[in-house]
Formats: sequence, structure tokens, C-alpha cells
Amino acid sequence: MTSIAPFSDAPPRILPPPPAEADAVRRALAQDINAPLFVADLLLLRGIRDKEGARAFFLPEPAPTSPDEMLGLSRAVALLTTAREQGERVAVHGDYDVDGVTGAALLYLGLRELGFDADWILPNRFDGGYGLTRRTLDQLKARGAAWVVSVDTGIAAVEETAYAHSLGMRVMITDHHQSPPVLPAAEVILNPNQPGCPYPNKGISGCGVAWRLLEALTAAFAAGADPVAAAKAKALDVGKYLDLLALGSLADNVPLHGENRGLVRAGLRRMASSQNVGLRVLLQRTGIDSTALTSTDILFKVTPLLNATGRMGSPETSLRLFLSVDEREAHQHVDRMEAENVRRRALDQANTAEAFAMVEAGMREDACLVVHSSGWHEGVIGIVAARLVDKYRRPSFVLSVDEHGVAKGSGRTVRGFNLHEALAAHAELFVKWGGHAFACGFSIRQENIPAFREAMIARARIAFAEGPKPAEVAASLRVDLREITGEGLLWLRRFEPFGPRNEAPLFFADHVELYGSVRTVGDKHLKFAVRAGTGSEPLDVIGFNLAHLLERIEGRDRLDKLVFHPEWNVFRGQKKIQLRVVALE
Ligand SMILES: [Mn+2]
Repeated sequence: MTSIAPFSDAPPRILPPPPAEADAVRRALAQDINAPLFVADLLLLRGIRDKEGARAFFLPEPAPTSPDEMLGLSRAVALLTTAREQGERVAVHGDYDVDGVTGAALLYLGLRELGFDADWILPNRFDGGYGLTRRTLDQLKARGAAWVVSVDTGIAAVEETAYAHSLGMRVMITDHHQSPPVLPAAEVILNPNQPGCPYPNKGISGCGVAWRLLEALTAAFAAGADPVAAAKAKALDVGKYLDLLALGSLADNVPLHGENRGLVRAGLRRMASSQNVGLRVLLQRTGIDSTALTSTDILFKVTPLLNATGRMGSPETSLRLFLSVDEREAHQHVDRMEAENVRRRALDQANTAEAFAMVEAGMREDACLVVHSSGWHEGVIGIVAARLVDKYRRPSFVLSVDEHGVAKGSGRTVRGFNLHEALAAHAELFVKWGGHAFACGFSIRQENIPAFREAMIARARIAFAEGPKPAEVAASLRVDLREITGEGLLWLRRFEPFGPRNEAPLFFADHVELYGSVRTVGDKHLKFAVRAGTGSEPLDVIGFNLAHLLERIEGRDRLDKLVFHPEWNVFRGQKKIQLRVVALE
């Protein structure tokens, strides 16, 4: 049988942007809001067609929730009011990822400020597993908790809730995950994704639900009969916790439209002057400019540090950071997080090198890579799979086998091989599986690995029978380079935070004039300038890791297509606009 290696260095194919709206519509909107035409296009792409819609989009003020907007919220407020009156201990039970940690932190801190006898706990993924566990519940019981309030977890904890009840504790579930057919018999459940919950934002994060609970509780106390509680509630600005909410929501990849966008945007602004000493120190240590925070800064520089501790087994460090009382303590926690991150990166590199060696030793002809080892760290298999895809450009699965003969696996892929479909077609092989087209996670018994491998390779052979499928870059909108100005970039910033359902737009310009010479910088990068036409202002272009395209453009005077993100570049104190090129033809 001939091997089919979908190994392709072909540059991505550029898919031109969808046709713009009628010129009259675009121009009217642009004129109405006094913005460049591309701003009107971006709004229209988001379904915003008039001035009022634009205003609401650009100034999203998260409106307070009234308790009847979320199923269970008024009951939760009433139950917690009684708990406080009776001096009962309320334990916040988070989860080990950033959403679960920030949510637990903000709820715990808020409850304490409202005068609760509050406690917190996090599960450890290497010691008892995710979410509520018998182990964490036993500990909370021993520490005198009357209430367990879960954050970002618990919607499927039927058995654990019964166990907490058997210990004499009451349970309040706050979660955002899809609810299973049978819900836990908790005293109250807050989850916009449970049947009958009218809360319109089904894409809210776990920390978002916790924040809404704190907000409603604070409002109720402020208006309540207890003068001490009312005074504390009036002194509490729940908005200050939007910084933690923004962090958890971005880390959880929630859709950034509607309410989430407003909350996250407000949170990013609050972050610049955060009242949380731990968060302030964390931002300082990552070296990002906190006055102009973007979702990219958070996702690339902040959440990896927070994740490192959870992945390596001690999410408590992240939570303790947010509970730090002074800078000295906060620095100590960040030191630990950085050390964990170094350890995680070393493991990642070692495991990647091993995986590469395995492929080189006998899988180079496989249309799909399946590698497994008992020595690999479960916290990095996703990254290793992504590196295999990068290097070999074919679907890749990395599995880490544990001492009980069960492997955790993670998959990444290339265009033309849908992971969800591939796993669904062989669901009988897995203990558990989940994922979408481009990423998946699963567990599988060791003895099923060979069958899994065969099945995936066979599928990949069929998928790539016609040869490799080059990557595609889908441009968002066509733009006239003359609109890429300082003012244009200011407008663009107002579309932030970018993320799922509010992606940073990929601009498309055609027939642009090359201006001056094309060169490479630092071996790997490409640098040149373009302009719309004679007499118009040239713009710098940078192509990171695109030096191999030098030959394709050298000596030409025009590019047919340029796809890019416009941004500011600060070099030796000079601020200039540059186009970060994603693809060109
Ligand atoms: Mn979550």
C-alpha cells in the first residue's frame, strides 16, 4: 500500500472576504457614527446596523441582574442570608482550572467582605480528580462547613451531593456546564444551562455565575433589614471583582459577544488599577502594559502561569495569589508559579522530543500519528500533539498511559480530518471522549490503543487520498489601505476584547503596491512596505516566520492579495503602524 503523507509546506490558500453590504448601507452607517468605512463593515458583520446598536456595542455596560433572571438566584440569596445570620460556615468549592480558581477567589473574598464565616477548597487533579470529591467534602466537613458552594463545577455531582448531605452539609451548586439528564439534589442550583433557567447568556463562564451570585447577594444585603450586613454590602463594590471574572472568562474561552463581552471588557479596564494585590503583582511580573490590556496579553502571558500550577497539580498557588495580603506574599506565589511553569516547559520539551523520536523511528509514513508512553505528563499532552501537527502536518494523538492501564489522550489536527467525527465513529473504543473538529481529549484502555491507532490511520488515508489539503486563511473584510491610520487603529481597539465569536478581524487588501525593498530580518522574518497607490502613505509590513516567502515577492511591484492584522509597533521609542501579515499571494 502506498503511504499517504499529508506533509505540506504549501502556503495557505487565501479565501477572499465575504461580499460587503450594499455601499449605501455601509456609507450611511460610517457617516452616522463618524468612523472609517471598515468600522461600519465590522459592525455590519456583527449584525449591528444602526447608530444605537453601535453605541451599545462600543459602550457595553453590564447591567445588574435581577434575581428572577436566573433560576434559583433568589432562593440562593435567601439561603445565604440565613446562613450569614446564623453564623454558619460557607465553604466555596472551586475547580482547578483558571475559571474555577478565579470564581472561587472572587466569591470567597466577596463573602468575607459581606461578613460571612467563609472557607475555600480546590480539588487536585492528581489526587482525587475534578470537581466535588469525597475527599474535598470530607475535608470541608472536618473544617466545620455547613454549606458547600461549588463554583464552575458540580452540575453532574449527583453522588457527591448525596455524600455531602450524608455528612450533614448543605449544597449550593453554581456552574455553567451543560446539565446532564439527572441533576444533583442540591438545596439550590444556579446554572444558566439547566432546564428552565431564563438567563439569556448561556455562554457565561463559571466565574461569571459566581460573580452574578455575589452581585445579587450584595444588592439584597444593601437593601436588607440587617444594618451590619447593609453597611458591609454598601461598602462593597462588586465591580472590582470583574478583573478576576475577565481573567477566568478569557481562560475558559467563552464567546465574547453580548453580556460576556461587556463583562470582560469592563474587567480588563478594572485590571489596570486592580485592587487585588496578587493580580497586580502577577501582571507586573509578566511585564505587560496593564494600561492597554488585551485578551491576547491575558491568554499568552497570564493564563499560562495560572494554568501551570493547575496542570502540575497545585492549583492552590493560583488561588492563594488572589488572596495575598501584601506584595511580598504575592511575589512568593508568583515565584512558585514561574517555577512550575519552567518545570512544565521542560517536561513539555522532553516529552515533545521523545514523541518526535518515536515518529522518526517508524511512523514517518503514517497518515496520522498516534504515540503513547507511560512516562508522559498528562498536563502537556495537548501541547505535544499540537507540536506534532506543526512539524508533521497531519492529525496527531498523544497518549499518556497511567499505572492502571488507562491512557489519557489528546488530539490535534489539520484541515481535512475532523477529530469529533473521527472519535464519534469509534466511540466504542473509549472510556470517555469529547472535543470538537480541531481538538479532542479522551481516555482509553491501554489494550484498545492498537485498534484506535489502526482506525485513525485508516481514516486519515481516506481523508488525504487526494493529497494534502493546504491550510486556508479566511479574510474577514476587504479594506482600503488608506483607512489604516492611527485613528483607524483607535476604532479597531474599540472592538476588543477579541476572542471566540468576536475574532480579531483579518483584513484583506488586493493589488497593493510594494514600496521599496523586501528583506528578511533575524533569518526568519520578512519585512517590507506597501501602499495603496502612488502618492499614498506607505505602511510597514512584518511577516513573522515568513522569510521563506522572500523569493515569491522579490522583484515584483505589486501583491495580488495581502491578509493582515494592523497594529502598532514600538521600536526604539518610535510608534509606527505595521501590518502583521498572515498570508499573501
Ligand atoms: Mn469553566
